[in-house]
Amino acid sequence: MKIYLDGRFVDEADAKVSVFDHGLLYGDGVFEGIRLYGGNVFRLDEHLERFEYSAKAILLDMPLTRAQWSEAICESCRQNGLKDGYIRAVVTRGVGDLGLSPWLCKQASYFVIAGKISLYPPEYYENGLAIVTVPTRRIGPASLPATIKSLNYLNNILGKIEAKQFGALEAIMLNDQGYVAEATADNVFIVHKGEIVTPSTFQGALKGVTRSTIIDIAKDLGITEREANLTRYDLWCADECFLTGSGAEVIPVVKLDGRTIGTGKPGPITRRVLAEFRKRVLTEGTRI
Ligand code: PXG
Repeated sequence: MKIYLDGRFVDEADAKVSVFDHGLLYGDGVFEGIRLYGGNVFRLDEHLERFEYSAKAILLDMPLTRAQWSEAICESCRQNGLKDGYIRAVVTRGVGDLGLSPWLCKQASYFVIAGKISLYPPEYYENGLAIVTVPTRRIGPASLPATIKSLNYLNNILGKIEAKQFGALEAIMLNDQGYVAEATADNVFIVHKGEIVTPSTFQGALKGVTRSTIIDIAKDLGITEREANLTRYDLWCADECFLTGSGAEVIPVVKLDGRTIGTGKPGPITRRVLAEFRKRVLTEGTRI
């Protein structure tokens, strides 16, 4: 595999960053996770916009322009002969000393990995996931806005570990007020009385690219869509529930906390939205 690292393509074995890199020492950096479908980088511009905002929010100067990122990402796919895959773009604060001070890091480090992704097995899309609410809360916006896609994923990882300890593959995370924020690496939606509802980003959700695609799909299909404060009650009593993310796409949830959601099978609106999503991933975005 060829990795684009600090401005040039290197072999996977040579793609190394320093132990003094603040991305490693402190999680000081930002990233994007992007999908490639049939030679189409799905909603690349939207990912790059979020990437730029994440960097801006942590006062990290982007080492590349939007056009340069776009080219680096497409070229990474071409170099690795990919038509379908998963792309990780990362910028770290770079090499510094053993103190937090980001201003002592002279130069940001950046790289693109274009590879494969391990997906949920197809039966979960057919039968749905059984998930749990975990005790770990989503970090509040006054501490670290969830809209920043930073290299600090420990909060989500604690949630993921707890999910596994409770025998689930994913988890619902609440915010400090007890409202539903999102899953550990996905946004959450419910369907109730024909409406699609999702928490606002200010409840602690990432502004997911898949999430915004679902909102567009709902509009185009004439399904009412709105943002609302959701509690666990709203999920337990929903007709349908699904998670969205670049990795998971649109995955039905049929159980939460041991309670059956709706009929216990992926619902008709979830199926419609998933089918429409799978069409759009081939056309919306940038051809490599
Ligand atoms: N919330 C969080 C916390 C995420 O990390 C999403 C929502 C969905 O956003 P997008 O833009 O992808 O629709 C994410 C992103 C993985 C993996 O390996 C997934 C994400 C991030 C990092 C790794 O599955 N999801």
